[in-house]
Formats: sequence, C-alpha cells, structure tokens
Amino acid sequence: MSDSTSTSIPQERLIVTEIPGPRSREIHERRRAVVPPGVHSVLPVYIERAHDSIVVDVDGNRIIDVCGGIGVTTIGHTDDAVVAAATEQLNKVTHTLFTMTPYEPYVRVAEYLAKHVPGSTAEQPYKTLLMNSGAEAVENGVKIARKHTGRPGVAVLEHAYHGRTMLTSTMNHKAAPYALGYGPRASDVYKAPNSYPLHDGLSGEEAAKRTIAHLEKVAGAEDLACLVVEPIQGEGGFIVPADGFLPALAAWCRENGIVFIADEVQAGMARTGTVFSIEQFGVEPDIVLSAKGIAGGLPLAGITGRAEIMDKSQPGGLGGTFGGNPVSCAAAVAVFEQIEAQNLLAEAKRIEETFAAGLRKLQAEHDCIAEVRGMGAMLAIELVKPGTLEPDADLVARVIEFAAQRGVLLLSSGVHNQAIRFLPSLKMSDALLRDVVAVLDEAFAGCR
Ligand code: PLZ
Repeated sequence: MSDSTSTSIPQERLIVTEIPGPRSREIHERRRAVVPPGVHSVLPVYIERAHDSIVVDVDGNRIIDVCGGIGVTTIGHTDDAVVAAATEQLNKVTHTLFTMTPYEPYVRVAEYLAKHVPGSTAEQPYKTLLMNSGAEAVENGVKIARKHTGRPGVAVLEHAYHGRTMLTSTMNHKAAPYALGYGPRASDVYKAPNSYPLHDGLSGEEAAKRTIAHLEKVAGAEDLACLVVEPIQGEGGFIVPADGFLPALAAWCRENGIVFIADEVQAGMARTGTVFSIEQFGVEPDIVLSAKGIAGGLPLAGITGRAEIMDKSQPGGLGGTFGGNPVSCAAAVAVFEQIEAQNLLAEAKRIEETFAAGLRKLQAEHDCIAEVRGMGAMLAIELVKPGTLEPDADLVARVIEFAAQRGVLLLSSGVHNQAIRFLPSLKMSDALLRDVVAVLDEAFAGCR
C-alpha cells in the first residue's frame, strides 16, 4: 500500500494545529455562505480521510474517533474488506432500482438479517425491506404495522429519538430542535414514560406497568398499531432499561395485537456484543429496524419483520428509488462476513471490559460522574452537579471541548445533554481506549 491510502494512517492521535485548524476554518467560512445553519456540525473540523479509529483532518491532525459518525463506522473507517466489496460492486453495477430489475446483493442482505433476528425460525420466517436511512426504516416500520393491524396509533417512549422526517420528528422526545416550527406534527403519536433506572428507581416490572397504564389511558390499546422502542436509547443518553421492562412491554403488545418494533438503528449491528441488542433483553420483536452500522459507512437501512406482517403490503406499496442500493448492499454483505471473520461480537465485549473499567475508575475519582452505563461498544457517563442528580450540561460541553482540543472526538447525548456517549469502532485497540480515558481524566481535573 502506498502512503496515500487511508489504510496507512497510524492509530495514534496527533495534534499539529489548533482545533479547528486554519484550513478547516477557511473551508468553514466558505460553507457558511452556501450551507444553511440548520445543518449544524458539532466540531467543524473538515475530515480528509480515515481508517479504523482515526480520522485525519485537512490540517493533518489525527483525531481518535469515539463517535463513528454516531455509531455508523462500527466496523472501523474504510475497513479493507468493505472497501474492496464496495469497489468491486461499483465496477459492476451501481443502480438499476430493485423494484425495476433486481440484483442478488439485496437478497443476501435480507437473508442475513432474517437469520439473525431473535425469534426467526423455519416456522416463523422474517422478511426484509431495504431503504436508505434510519428515519426511513422507522417510517416504513410504522407503515407496515398500520397496514397489518388496520389501526392508526403509534406509541413511543419518552427520551426517544427516531429521525427527522415529518412522522419521526413527531415521535422524538425533544421538540427543539427536531419538530419546532416544522408543524403541523403527525397525528396519532403517543408518548409514554420509559425506564430510566438512575432517575426513576423503578424495577423493570414497575416501569412497564406505568408505561402500559399510561398508553391504555391516553391511546387505548385497541387503537395502537405499534410500539416503537430503542432497546438502549441512543440520543436519549444510552439509557439501559431495568431488567424485565422490555419483555413486559413485548408481552403486552402480543396480548393486544400491537406490533412491537425494535429500533436498533443505533444499538444494532454487533455494537453491543450481539447482532441485535434486543437479543440481550430476551425479546423477540415483530419488526427490527437497522441502519447506521449495517453497511460500514454507506447508506442502507433494513426493516425486518415477521413474514405475516411484512406480506400484508400490496405490490408497489413499499420501496423507493435508492432503497437497497447495490453498492451499499455489497458493503453490508462484507460487514456481515467481517463480523464473523474478525470476531467483532467478542471485540465489543473486550471494549466493554477495558473501557467500562477505565470509566468506572474515573467515576470513583470524580464525583460529577453519576453513572457509567451501556453495553459493549455503546457506553456513556452521566454528569451531574455533585451530590445531586441534577444534569450538568455545561460540564459535558466543557469536557467535550477539552477532549477535542487534544484530539479526541466525543459527543453528548440525553434530552438534557447530561451524558457523554462513546461509540468506538469495534476495532479500537485497548491502547487507544486507555488514551481516551486518560484524556477524560485530565478533562475532569481541568474542567471543574
Ligand atoms: N433511530 C435509534 O439513533 C439516528 C442522529 C444523528 P437516520 N441517530 C443519530 C443526527 O443528528 O441526525 C437514529 C437513531 C435511532 C433512528 C435514527 C434516524 O436515523 O439515518 O439519521 O435517519
């Protein structure tokens, strides 16, 4: 490999200018003239290339990426096998439109997803529709559930995030910035309390009882087409529900003919140590939604559901010009193969062991860290005013800024921006993970 390929990027941080550097600032000025401010960038450092866990900006700074484009480059940036598969497909055919003249990679993606959904058996097969983005996956999951049930209602949980389309922006917990001013909002969306063990202190059973009672009161079970839940809430702050919460909701859905939809857009695709995170909660969902990490950085989303539900839609009722693009599908097949070849489920567990241990050590030393939570390579810390459970969004922002200046890319989360979330690639080495913990340690010492 020549030094100009992304694979030659050393897996170490290196800061050679201030952040953002002069070249990034120059591009940013040009961008401000032609891109509206509604499209915001958390860190306006312009990236030129990337490999595994390092992104390199236009000023030559090497930054440890603990965000992965919000959980997309789960397999690492420019994974060799993914790049090779996508390049090969690019040279064969880039588009026909699956609903005009189909191609095999789409079918291979559907076969893989069907095989890995918990609950899928020969007697109960699952089928898949492919789209482009997480929000489209959610939209289509709701569409399919409505068609199946003949009911209008969509139930979601507080602290949820499902996208930025008209329907999904209504489904999100936060009006600002997602729905504010873009109304009228979608009808028949009902929000119910989630399980947030740090704050509600409820067992899974108690929290589920509260959620169900709320939905029965405000929506009525017989009017609900589906309940859409993130098994671990992503934008909401990596909230892991109390044991038993999700199984109780799934059982209630089954009893009432409500389609249980697991939005695995952020938590899925090997990130938590299983292909789908819902597996770890012992729930067999009716529909699973995937996107983000599924194609190693190329746009692709899957709606995988029980055949009897998926088969209700009439021919032509589902699809879209780019849904299941052949290059994205070829990349996804390579991701699936690499999950096995590189033992990435075990790597997720390794990351949890190394990184969570480091974060817990920080928690013991810094009383502003109320909790370390998450699973696999989906971990977060919640920051509070010491001695209280009051969110400290200012501290979150200061720590993230401090880390960025030292070459560590972090991201906040939570409806009060109370948490810092970590979405490392499954290939991030223990050495890099320890380096991130060391920078955080410095940040907490320096930001108080
Ligand atoms: N469902 C659970 O996490 C996307 C949003 C990034 P799209 N989350 C990251 C941003 O600022 O837009 C997400 C998610 C869950 C759905 C979505 C939506 O996925 O691919 O962004 O449409």
